[in-house]
Amino acid sequence: MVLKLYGVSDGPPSISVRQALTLLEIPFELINVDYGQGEHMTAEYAKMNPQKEIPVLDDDGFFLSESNAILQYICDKYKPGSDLYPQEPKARAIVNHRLCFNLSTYYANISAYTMAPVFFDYERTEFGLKKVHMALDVLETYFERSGTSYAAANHLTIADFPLINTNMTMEAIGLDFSKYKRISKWYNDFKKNYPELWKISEGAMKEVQYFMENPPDLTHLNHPIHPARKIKK
Ligand SMILES: N[C@@H](CCC(=O)N[C@@H](CS)C(=O)NCC(=O)O)C(=O)O
Repeated sequence: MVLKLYGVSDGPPSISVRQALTLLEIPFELINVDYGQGEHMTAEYAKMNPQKEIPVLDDDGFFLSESNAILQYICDKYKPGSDLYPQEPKARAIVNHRLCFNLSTYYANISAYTMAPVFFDYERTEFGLKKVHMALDVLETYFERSGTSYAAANHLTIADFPLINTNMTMEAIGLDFSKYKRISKWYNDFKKNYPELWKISEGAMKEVQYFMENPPDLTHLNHPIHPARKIKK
């Protein structure tokens, strides 16, 4: 049975998995989850992922969430020799480290500032911006210390996708990170060297920008965590 990926077209975790599947030429069926309709919040969806988060991979009834775990699994199971997820322990540890860093810090700090206020009633605060710059500083330091052209090696790995897509959310809202020279170079090199993969990020960026212009009314979701923005009608 062909792999099924339940994803959203503007979500960094979902598009990161799509980019890896695309580059590895692993056939998959993309099933769009309608976030605005709360399709991920149903009891049915919770059977696949009790976290009620997107994406989820369905490999013939084996359901896997957490995009990092999905990235690792598809490499291990379908392309074990690929450079995208090296086997050598130290090289692999760096990839795993960068994936964890993105999840715990880079995406966490940055998306709270870039993405959350696009969809929900959150303010962009000075403190939030400080956390963005803390995260950028750390990634810049990793690049400086490793001297590598990509996030975890001198070639693309699965760690690049989530980090690149975090950057995409900054570009989407016009947050200037050009003073982080190494980050900027890597981000621009990715666009230049992998135009087909960048297209996936760019599509998501355009959607985010559309929602910035046309703030969605998500009151009906009654989201258990995020406060809905009050839209003047
Ligand atoms: N840790 C998760 C994060 C996934 C995530 O936050 N996805 C968002 C969509 S981009 C989501 O499903 N959020 C649930 C919600 O806001 O209700 C991963 O990397 O897979």
